Amino acid sequence: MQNCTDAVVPARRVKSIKSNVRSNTADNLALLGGAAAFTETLHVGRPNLPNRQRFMQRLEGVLDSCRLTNFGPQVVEFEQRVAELTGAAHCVATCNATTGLELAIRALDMAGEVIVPSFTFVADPAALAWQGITPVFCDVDPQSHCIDVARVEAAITARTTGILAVHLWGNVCAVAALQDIADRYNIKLLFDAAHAFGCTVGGRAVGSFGDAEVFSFHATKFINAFEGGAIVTNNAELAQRLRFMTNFGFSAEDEVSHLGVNGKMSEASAAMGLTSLEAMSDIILHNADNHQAYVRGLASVPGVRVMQRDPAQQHNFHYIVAEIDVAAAGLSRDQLVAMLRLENVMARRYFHPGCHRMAPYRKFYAEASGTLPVTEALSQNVLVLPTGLAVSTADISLLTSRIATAVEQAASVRLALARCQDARLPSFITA
Ligand code: T4K
Repeated sequence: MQNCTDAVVPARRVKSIKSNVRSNTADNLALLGGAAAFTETLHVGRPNLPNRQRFMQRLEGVLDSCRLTNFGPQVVEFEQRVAELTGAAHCVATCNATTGLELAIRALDMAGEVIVPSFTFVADPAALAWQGITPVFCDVDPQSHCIDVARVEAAITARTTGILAVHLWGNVCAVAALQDIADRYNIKLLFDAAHAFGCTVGGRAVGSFGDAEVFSFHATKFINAFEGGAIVTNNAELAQRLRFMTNFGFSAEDEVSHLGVNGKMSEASAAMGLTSLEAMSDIILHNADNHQAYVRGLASVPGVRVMQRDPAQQHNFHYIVAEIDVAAAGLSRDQLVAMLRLENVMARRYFHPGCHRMAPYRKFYAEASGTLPVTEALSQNVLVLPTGLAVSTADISLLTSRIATAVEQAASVRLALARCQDARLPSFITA
């Protein structure tokens, strides 16, 4: 395993980095008295650190120039690179994707009700509700986990002004069908592309669909800028408005023409983002190998299915998504998460519970649970597993063998979990 303090090297070299796997890889689960599989914790979202030397050179340049923020040369170059890589005509960098979503929602004049999936990160309904807009939760497709187009039209009312769709896990939404609905009802279409940088469908990159798309460059994302985001669009007038709104609404010196916030990206973040972009193809290769290692390692484990990717799309493979069928595996998703904690693996329950079940959003749509069967099931069954440059295929081989052993010994695992008092177990198991 690559330590977070190491400089990142091209992914093909990462393969030779000493694995974190214990030398004693006997099959006994830590929960059943064996040694933990890993000496250091494996995380979902461990940052992919880019070449340290190149980053430090950029940072030296930033310090030498004394231009730390407010549209300096690093941000300008970062915006150009993102626009080039996505094919979008315009890119406005932001301090994070959540602010980017809020700005885009406002700049697109969304109001009233906006249709959004519930099976997503809470930033989506929050960006709407924060601006007094009602998130109307829509179910997702069971294969792609993206918004179910067949259900969008039924959710449209006289108050609907837009759709906020999410390319979840980097799976590209049914963009043409969504655009068709948006055109017919004369409503706006915004994509949350936080997971989908570097993804394509039919040879077209995510970044120029709908009215605008928003990327995240948070530390835990495939390409990171410490914290960061970007709004991309082909609409020049919208891009101009967004640029003003990102900078307090200033359109000229001492002239405020729009309602604005401070949503700017700093030069240090852009320097990190630019250096990360240089490693992009290496990271994709590494992630793709890791994805294959998970598919191989879990292929014959009953009740554990790794999400396969649509061959018509190119992926960044940033998320390893498994679905657990409790009846076939003999263990629930939550029991597997707990078992893995003792192996030093922080698997995640993204996205649990559905946003419609979270306190600030329940009031918007009280009957939502009954109308979101796929979301309800996925939020109980989806297990997200560690990958990225910090995880090697040797790590995955051991991790998947521990899952296989747990399923083979499901009855003992259930019993041990019921009795275990270990403080490292998640509270949703011990409570
Ligand atoms: N839309 C979607 C669909 C999203 O998934 C997100 C964010 C957004 C919009 C909003 O994007 P931003 O406004 O953030 O740009 C994380 C991230 O904070 C969040 O960005 C992300 N989605 C979400 C899915 O996951 P947590 O609370 O689960 O992450 P956290 O802090 O537990 O980090 C995960 C693991 O990564 C940790 O166990 C340790 C490791 N880690 C994390 C950080 C931040 C490190 O090793 N170093 C680090 O610096 O939310």
